Amino acid sequence: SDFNGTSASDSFVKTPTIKFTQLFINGEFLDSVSGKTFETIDPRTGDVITRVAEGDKEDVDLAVKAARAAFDHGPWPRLPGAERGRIMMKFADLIDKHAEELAILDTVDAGKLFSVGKTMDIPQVAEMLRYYAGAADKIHGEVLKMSRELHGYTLLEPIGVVGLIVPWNFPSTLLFGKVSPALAAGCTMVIKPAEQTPLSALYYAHLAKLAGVPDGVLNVITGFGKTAGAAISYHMDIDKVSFTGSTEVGREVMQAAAKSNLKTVSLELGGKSPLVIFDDADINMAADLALLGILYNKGEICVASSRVYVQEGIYDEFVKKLQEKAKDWVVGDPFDPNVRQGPQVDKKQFERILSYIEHGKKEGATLLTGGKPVGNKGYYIEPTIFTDVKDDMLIAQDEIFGPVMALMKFKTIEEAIQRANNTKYGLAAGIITKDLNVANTVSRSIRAGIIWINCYFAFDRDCPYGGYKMSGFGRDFGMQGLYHYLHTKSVVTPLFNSPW
Ligand code: TXE
Repeated sequence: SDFNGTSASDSFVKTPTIKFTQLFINGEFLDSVSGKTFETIDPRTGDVITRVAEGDKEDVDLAVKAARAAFDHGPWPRLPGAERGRIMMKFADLIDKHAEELAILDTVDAGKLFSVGKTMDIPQVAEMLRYYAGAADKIHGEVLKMSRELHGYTLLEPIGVVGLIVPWNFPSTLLFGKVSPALAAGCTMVIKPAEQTPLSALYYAHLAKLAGVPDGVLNVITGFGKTAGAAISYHMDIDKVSFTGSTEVGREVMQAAAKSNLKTVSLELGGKSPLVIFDDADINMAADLALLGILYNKGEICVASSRVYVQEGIYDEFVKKLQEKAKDWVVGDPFDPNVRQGPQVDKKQFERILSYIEHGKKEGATLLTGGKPVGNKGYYIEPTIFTDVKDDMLIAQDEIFGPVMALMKFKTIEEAIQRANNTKYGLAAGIITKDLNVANTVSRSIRAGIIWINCYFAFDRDCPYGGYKMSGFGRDFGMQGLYHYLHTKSVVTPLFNSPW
């Protein structure tokens, strides 16, 4: 291999203690009605970690019943916001206390870097809960001006029972981008974690109960998309579904909502985000950002900068720099603190990524680095960079969701804008330049939900996050994320017995 990686080393392979493998319904861990279970796999080795209850329609029905009762008759939506906030704060403290165990679960289930999980993802989850806990007692409508002698005001009410369907790439952060505002709003919920990564969601359910979240408010159904996931999106008694995942499944979720009870839907879907690097960029910094943008979380991130456009004046030098840096990027066991890239989540994704790489070669793109699996065990792939990529090639159009960059050259700012927008997606974009006019022009011209200037992945819980075009609609995080879980009710009454 031309690549400086290490493969999964047995010395780092830990066997975690798995405490929770059953469904969580109405405050209790239960087997599925069918008694069925499914395997969850460690992507470092391909070995089975444990078996987990396989929920299906009957289990979703039970969870919705519990969530409905907790919403219609339970204390949660009726508590003063400050009290919900206090319970959420306690939940956050418990998550901080158990950060190590939670990070281990996401590492063995998803192949995520353990140190990043422990120091970033899990603490961010706790902070997200605190952020929305602080908002829970500040949710209010407004007094309306009204054009006649009427007194009008709005009430913001929790939307009801929500279904939260989440993917495997950020099992904790994406889950709490939905759970935290839903709790603050006073909603009750049925969570469906991805079948690849069911373990941490069950652990969070246990902590929620310890924190004092009332029974029935937070339910977890582990299982598959076509069964448990579809049962949620078709359910007649769920008021909203918030989904993060592929564009194909997003379309199915929306159809299911239309065919059932017209539940509200928000969708955070795939992306093919451009990073546009101008001639005046600091080449060293630009190369670092470009690599991070595609290799962070092994490219399994919906905002990955999978298309990199470099202006012609610095193109050759940039390519050289990128090639050098890619060689130092260590792939291996995600428990090893020196490793920067763990295994892809499962065999399906691993094979899908490798087939895109083969396709890229066949289409005539040039492999600058990588292109092959690392080691002979687990689902590791070399950081892969293609040059000579044409905009209409599949590797420049499809979301690969792996460590595969498509590198392209451009001449003018107009060309960069046009080509950056040449995608069905619109999730994120990056711009590297010192010229404020260029940065402002490009950021306003790219149709995407988040633009990073001279940085990438600058996430913040304050920052709304979501798509344009086929990357979906609705925003998670920030105060906009909270309003997704609230209905506006208008209340009107005549003033001074005036005719209305
Ligand atoms: O996603 P799915 P998959 C993209 C990425 C990846 C591709 C396929 O390109 O390669 O999707 O990944 C549940 N009704 N993203 O197949 O299937 C499923 O159980 C209701 C981008 O793993 O969309 C899981 O909980 N739910 C993305 C969740 O949907 C269904 C993150 C996501 O899985 C369902 C993940 C159905 N019919 C993949 N079918 C991002 N935006 O970050 C499946 N699910």
